[in-house]
Amino acid sequence: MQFLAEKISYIGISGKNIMRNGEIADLFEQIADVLEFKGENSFRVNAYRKSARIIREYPEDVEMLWKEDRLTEIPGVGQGIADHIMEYLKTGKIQQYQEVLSGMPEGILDLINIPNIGPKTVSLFYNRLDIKNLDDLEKEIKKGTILNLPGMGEKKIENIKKGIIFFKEKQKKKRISLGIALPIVKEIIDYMKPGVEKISACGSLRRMKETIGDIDILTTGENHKDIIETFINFPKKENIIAKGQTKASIIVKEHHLQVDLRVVDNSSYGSALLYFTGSKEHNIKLRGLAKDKGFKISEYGIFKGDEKIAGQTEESVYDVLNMQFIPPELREDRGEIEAAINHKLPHLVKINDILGDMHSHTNYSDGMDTIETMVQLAIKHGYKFIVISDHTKTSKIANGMDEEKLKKRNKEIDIIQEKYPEIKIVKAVEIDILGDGQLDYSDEILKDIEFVIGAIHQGFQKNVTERMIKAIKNPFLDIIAHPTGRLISGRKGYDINLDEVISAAVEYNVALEINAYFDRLDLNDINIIKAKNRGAMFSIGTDSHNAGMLKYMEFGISMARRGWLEKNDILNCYQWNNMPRRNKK
Ligand code: DGT
Ligand code: CA
Ligand code: CA
Repeated sequence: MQFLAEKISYIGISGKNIMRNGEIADLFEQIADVLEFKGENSFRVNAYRKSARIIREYPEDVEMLWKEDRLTEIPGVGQGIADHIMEYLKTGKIQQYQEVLSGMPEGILDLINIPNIGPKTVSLFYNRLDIKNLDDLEKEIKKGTILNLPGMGEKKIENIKKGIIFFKEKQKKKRISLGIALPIVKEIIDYMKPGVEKISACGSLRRMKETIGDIDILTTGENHKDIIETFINFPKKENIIAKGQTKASIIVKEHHLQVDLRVVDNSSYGSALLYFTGSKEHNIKLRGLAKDKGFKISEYGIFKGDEKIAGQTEESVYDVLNMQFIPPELREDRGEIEAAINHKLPHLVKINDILGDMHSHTNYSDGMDTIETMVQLAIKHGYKFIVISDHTKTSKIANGMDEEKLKKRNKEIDIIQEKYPEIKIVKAVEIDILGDGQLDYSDEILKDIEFVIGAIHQGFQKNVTERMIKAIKNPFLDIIAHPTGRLISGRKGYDINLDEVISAAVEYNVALEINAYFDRLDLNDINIIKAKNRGAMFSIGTDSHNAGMLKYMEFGISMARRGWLEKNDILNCYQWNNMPRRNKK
């Protein structure tokens, strides 16, 4: 089944190239951290941070821009930053940064990467207590010496301890976001396709899990040896770690990710796909069920005694067991096998059910594109509406709008609306939930805003649950954005009691966001299931900061499908005027 390949070409992620934007953005963020640790002036530090963010979200591949000598076309990227990018792409490092790093204890970088400890705090620890690495830090926390440093208190230290646990877990797992892995697998599949009969990703990637440990690819074809040869010669490989008759593994340069390839015969493609898609837990339960019925399942097929009964397709295997076909996103042993036996699987939401995007930014706040560009792209996606939700005044870093600017933006939306009658342009805001739970505009202003998205952008560890619930009680709030605040690349998220927030959201008919940006995927599958079981409504938003990001809807859909959602659970699947939402304006 060409399921994944089709899906990827549908969303058209990043064309032929693996985008190296994320890699470069990570590097610039690291440079900013190190400079901040060294006490460099904040202007310089912020310049790197800003470049990192812009490059991460820029829809075109920096490597391609470099080759076409167009790096400075990226807004906010001057010659200095462009030179750094070029040097890195050419040589794999930035000399000036190497010099900054020299003489700095190695463990400092780890410390900086621990959530809830910023570079300034690391510098304080280092200068006052000679803390050079995580070991040192844990020792000093035990001794209690940290408590005597300026700005430290019990609560702060609790947060640091939580950050350390999170950091250690992440080090252990080293998983990357689905959104980073998908373009890589697409490139490999495109590269392999001419020499194989069938090819599909499997493993966690085919299940569209939020993070991926390694990439698994399954193929069939005449000449197994040639297929393996082609694979291990993938131009972007860094290393070959295994090579056999029917399988091989390489590491690709991007994120040093492992890719496992298996080659099987056509006649067992379906059962191999089933086996290698997993999850392991799903497979184990399925095998047990088959055994109870007198069958045996392996990667080669489903057998009765020595006789192979089926296996060419996945459907054929589920059929023999008298079950519905189970979509890969559900294969986690969370009740899907029982549901399939009873022919009661949910009708999972599909990308084509989505009628619009519920969360996007323009250059009226921190987006890169104009309202018109966003609207044009939304029309290209076939959308019936797009929610334009710029930031509000307290989000200064995000260039949030004050009341005057909001008016001006809404006027512009009116003008553009006339020009594009085929799409509803929703005048919305992503409003800050302030330190006391109030929203960033008065009710007088809020009552005229068509869609109000509440979000926490500061004070991640301070009374977040209470603040969110208070915001939910504001009659003008429609949804809560990225409810847990976590970032897959390494931020733990708010200190929040999600159960209480879900209950309040259900009570007051406020929807919960599935933020589709690949570093967020927030809510994720587990939290979606939890919220759905309590009767919550959902809203999928890409949080686009440029028009190219609208395509990330696919990742939001993946989370929704993994969360067992059907189209009536999701605001995006209704016409704008028919949404079962709290406020209709
Ligand atoms: P990952 O890579 O950590 O994101 O997760 P997966 O699910 O891709 O796991 P991976 O790459 O270790 O294995 C790919 C699939 O192969 C897995 O989903 C199911 C299958 N598989 C691997 N090892 C076993 C096993 O010991 N038993 C069974 N039944 N299946 C396995
Ligand atoms: Ca895998
Ligand atoms: Ca694997």
